[in-house]
Order: sequence, then C-alpha cells, then structure tokens
Amino acid sequence: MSRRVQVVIVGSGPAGLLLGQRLHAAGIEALILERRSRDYVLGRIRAGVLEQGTVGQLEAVGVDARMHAEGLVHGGVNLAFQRRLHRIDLADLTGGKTVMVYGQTEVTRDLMDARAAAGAETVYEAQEVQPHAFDTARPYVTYKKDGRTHRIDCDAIAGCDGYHGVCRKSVPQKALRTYERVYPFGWLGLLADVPPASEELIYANSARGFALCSMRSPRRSRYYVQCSLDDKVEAWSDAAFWDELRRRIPPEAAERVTTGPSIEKSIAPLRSFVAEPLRFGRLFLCGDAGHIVPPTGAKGLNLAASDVHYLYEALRAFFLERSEAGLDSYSERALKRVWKAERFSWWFTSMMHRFPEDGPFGQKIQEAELDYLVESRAASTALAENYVGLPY
Ligand code: FAS
Ligand code: PHB
Repeated sequence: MSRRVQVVIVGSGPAGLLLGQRLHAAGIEALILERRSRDYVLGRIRAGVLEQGTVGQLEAVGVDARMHAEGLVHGGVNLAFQRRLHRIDLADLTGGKTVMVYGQTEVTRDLMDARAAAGAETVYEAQEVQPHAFDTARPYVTYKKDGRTHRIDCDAIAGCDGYHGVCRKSVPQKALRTYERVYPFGWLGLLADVPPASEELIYANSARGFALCSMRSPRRSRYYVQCSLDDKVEAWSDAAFWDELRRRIPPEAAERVTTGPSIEKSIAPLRSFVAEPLRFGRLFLCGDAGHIVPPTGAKGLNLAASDVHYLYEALRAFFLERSEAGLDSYSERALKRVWKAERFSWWFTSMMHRFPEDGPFGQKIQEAELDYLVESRAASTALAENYVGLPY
C-alpha cells in the first residue's frame, strides 16, 4: 500500500510535532510516523524550561495559549554552594530576557492536540519504520502496521526520532562523524504533587553531589539528585530521596521542602553527543536524533526547537521557492548553535557535579569558580545569556 506526501517526519516528540506544525501552517503536507502510542509518548517526564526562541515558535503556530495561561515566567535562577543561595538575575543581565517553566509533556500534548485539530495525520505504533533512497531525489519510507507494509513516497525525510531512533542509524557509518562524552553519573528524578521549595529553580553544588529543585506548577515539583550509574531507582525510597535532597541544598531551602509521595521516579544517564553532518541527501536529522546534551543547562528540548527553526526555513524555501540553498546550509547553521549549547551544558555540568576522581581539590576548584561567578557581573552575564538561550 503506498501514498505520497511532501515530508515524512519520523518521531512524534517535540521536534517532530513542532516541525509538523510549522510545515502545516505553510501548507506543506507532512506525515508523522511514531513507533509508540500517543499515551506512551505523553507518559515520558522530561524537560521543564523553555527558551524564548522555543516560546516564540509555539506562538508562531498558535500553540501557546495554555503555556501562557499555566506556564511560569522566571526572571532568575539560583546557584547554591557552600550552603548558601545566590540568585542570578537573568532579566537584569540579559536586557529583560526570561525563561518559561512549562513541562515538555505539556508542550507535547498541546502540539498533539493542535495537530489533530488541524486534521494533520500522525500514525502511532508504526513498526519497523525505515527510510530509503534518501541519497536520491525520490526518497521513501516504509513501515508496518496492522500486519501490512506501507510505503510513503516523499521529497524529504525529517529524522526526529531521538537518540535511539532509526534515522541516524540508517546513514552509512562512513558518512557520519560522532563526538561523545559519557558522564560518570546519572540523575535520579522525582515528580510529586507538592509546592516547590523555591519560586525559582535551584542548581546546587554540594560535596555529596548535585541537586536540582524545579517545578511544573505552584502545586507540582520536580527534583533531581545526582546518582551513580549503577544506582537502581527501586533502591531509592521516597524518604531516602527527600533526605538526600535536603542534605544537598542550603538549610534555608531545605526547610521549605514539602515532601509527599512520588508520582514518577526515574534515572536518566548523562551524555554529550553530536553527529555531523545533520544532512544526508534528502534525510535531515533534527533534535535528539542528531545531538544530546546533559540536562543541566536545560538545552535538550530547546536545541530540538532551534533545529526545527532552521529545517523549517530550509524546507519552506525548497517547496515554496524551489530553492535548495536552505537544505544545503541546514546542517552548518544548526550545528553552529548546537555546539555552543553543548559547550554550555558541558561547562555547567562540570561545575555543578561531583566527579569522583577529582576529590577534595576538585570540589574546591568548583567552589572557587562559583564564588567568582556570583561576584563577577561579566561571568554571571555569560551564564545568563546562555541559560535564556543564544539567538537563532
Ligand atoms: P524525543 O526523543 O523526545 O522524541 C523522539 C520520538 O521518536 C519519540 O517519541 C520516539 O518514540 C520516536 N521514535 C524513536 N525511534 C523511532 C522509530 N524507529 N520509528 C518511529 N518513531 C521513533 N532536556 C531538557 O532540556 N531538560 C531535561 O530535564 C531533560 N530530561 C531528559 C530526561 C530523559 C530521560 C531524556 C531521554 C531526555 C531528557 N531531556 C531533557 C532531553 C529531551 O527533553 C530531549 O531533548 C527532547 O525530548 C528532544 O526531543 P526530540 O528530538 O523530539 O526527541
Ligand atoms: C526540569 O524541570 O525537569 C528541569 C529543569 C531544568 C533543567 C533540567 C530539568 O536544567
């Protein structure tokens, strides 16, 4: 069974959904193929902080009403070390820029609802999705569903299928250069329906390890503690989590922590990863399919959005102006911003986490860097402009 669309998007995460929405708004037909169910995709708890560029794209496609109604605008972020809190005034240091605290799950839900309302098609539970002939002008994608094999002919394939997806793996390995750093620890995350300990996020450096106090709303909190790679989430009771969290943050914040039963608890590994280039003929890698950052800098979801910005502009020019210039420059434009976010995320991770091999000297160096940062307007500005998001 075969049909034709202009673009096949593999993956219904933030990258695939946002690209689909932007293309739809331009009258370009895109079909999304997603291997999981809608509910499974919505069940993943991930990012929580949106840069203004991401907010702007959601506004551009009219999928911003609930975000503006329920999201939290933050003009500052806190660094904690040596048992004290230090606020970084993001708005003051960046000429008024802020971040939007609004969960990735909600962004995904809003984009899915908008796509369904627009009558744009997503095939969920599409199995064995496989891109073909993307080194020609007539690429196509096959997948299996309901016991049948389907073929979708198209002009372009957007690989928005994340780090473990099929698209990057379908590229001849000799055509791909990869760069990777795997960190010697993970993040144990907990979601609970309790009020946050602080109005703004707290990134904490402590001799016991990193901790992060975040939130989804004034009634729902999201916390993380650095954990070892061989930690098992089953070995962490809620009580153990709450105790460890409060030991890693300053007393003035710890006493404001409201504990409660976890509604989600999971461990995520941390890595930095980039694949180059992001384009192979008519196949384009976008979002986590092309790169991964440690979540410390809150850049993962936001890099997916900036990739979408560049790829949408390229595909729009291709279909509406018959120009391939954007397709030719997509990889270089996207990677220029990706690498700056990779650097920031690596730097922030290196400064905030316990690296076992660095010992007490490493802890003192981190504290000295943090002490300098909070006392230097120049250093705080550098953190602030990266955290709110560098320009597209
Ligand atoms: P996604 O991985 O979100 O979406 C890819 C989609 O493709 C998925 O729905 C998948 O099911 C589908 N897919 C995969 N293979 C397929 C195939 N063969 N066929 C069809 N579909 C296929 N970022 C932050 O900024 N802050 C955080 O705190 C944070 N925490 C994270 C925690 C975890 C456990 C993970 C894995 C990531 C986290 N991230 C975080 C990063 C995350 O938010 C990503 O950057 C974001 O999901 C990127 O979106 P996509 O590129 O759409 O990839
Ligand atoms: C989150 O709220 O999940 C979150 C916030 C900021 C980060 C990472 C995760 O840097």
